[in-house]
Amino acid sequence: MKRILIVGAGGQIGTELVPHLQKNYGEDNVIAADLKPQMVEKLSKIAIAESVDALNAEGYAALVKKYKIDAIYNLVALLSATGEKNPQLAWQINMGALLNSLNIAKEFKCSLFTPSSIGAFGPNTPHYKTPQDTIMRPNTIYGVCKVTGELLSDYYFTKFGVDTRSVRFPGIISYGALPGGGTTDYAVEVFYYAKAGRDYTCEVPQDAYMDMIYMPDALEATTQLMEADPSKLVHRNSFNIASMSFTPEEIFAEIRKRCPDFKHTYNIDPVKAAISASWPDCMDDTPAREEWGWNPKWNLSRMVDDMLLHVLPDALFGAQ
Ligand code: AKB
Repeated sequence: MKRILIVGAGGQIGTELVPHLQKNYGEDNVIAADLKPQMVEKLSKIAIAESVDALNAEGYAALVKKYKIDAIYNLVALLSATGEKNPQLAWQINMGALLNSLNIAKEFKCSLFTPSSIGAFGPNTPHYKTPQDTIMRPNTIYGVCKVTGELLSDYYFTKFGVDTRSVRFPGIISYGALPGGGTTDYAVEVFYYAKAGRDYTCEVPQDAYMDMIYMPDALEATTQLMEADPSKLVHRNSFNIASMSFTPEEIFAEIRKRCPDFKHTYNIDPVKAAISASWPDCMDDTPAREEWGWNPKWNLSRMVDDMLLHVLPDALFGAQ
């Protein structure tokens, strides 16, 4: 059975990817690592947890060696809105963690998954049915890191034979852990407010269309791609994946169908407005469907039902 290391495991994706991978590969074969002590403490309740600074190549490599790791999932990243506040730090963290992951994967012959994002696209990209292979001129540091990461990951595959694979994640909606610092975070936060009976103030313009995905589909995409037959992969870094696309007004209307008293207002953040306007309205994911069988299960309506059922407002507001 494969042995897996997840770095940056304490974040929104890692929190749910850890149990998902444990289900597929066995509890003892998944090592969850994070930099922050409180995250390591939290992860230690569900998995073998380790403390690691992904920017420290020696410590990172030692962990891979210790556990005889076969596959690395590198989830270390500052997201789009936070990245704009400190571009240099975003570059250092996002690229530093990726470069170390690539070199360690090369040295220890591991496969490597590093998420890309809709953030890899920019204002000149076709916004409707954004093709897999198209103009990629992002104007955020997050996007610059993602495009560079895609190119570097493909380079390590062609030059050194490292088995790198990746998807361009839409905004991920989930109730397991709050996202932090993204432009699409509104589509998660709003559920905490709606369920708590509070009004929600949205920082993204009401007509900003963006691709979104529900966590179960995001997890399935990750494992499906990592298990895909390499001979079928024409692309590697990274695949467009799509399942739903909506504006703030559309998701708020869906929530109001279930919570008639829910109210929202807008207080637009100009940085988030510019970022959301530069990203696709909806991507074309034909290559993912053809090359490894991507087939999402969740749409807007079912996702809203499930989020409202599971979200725990206390996680955001504390016990009232
Ligand atoms: C963000 O908003 O920065 C992320 C993303 C779409 O990559 N959620």
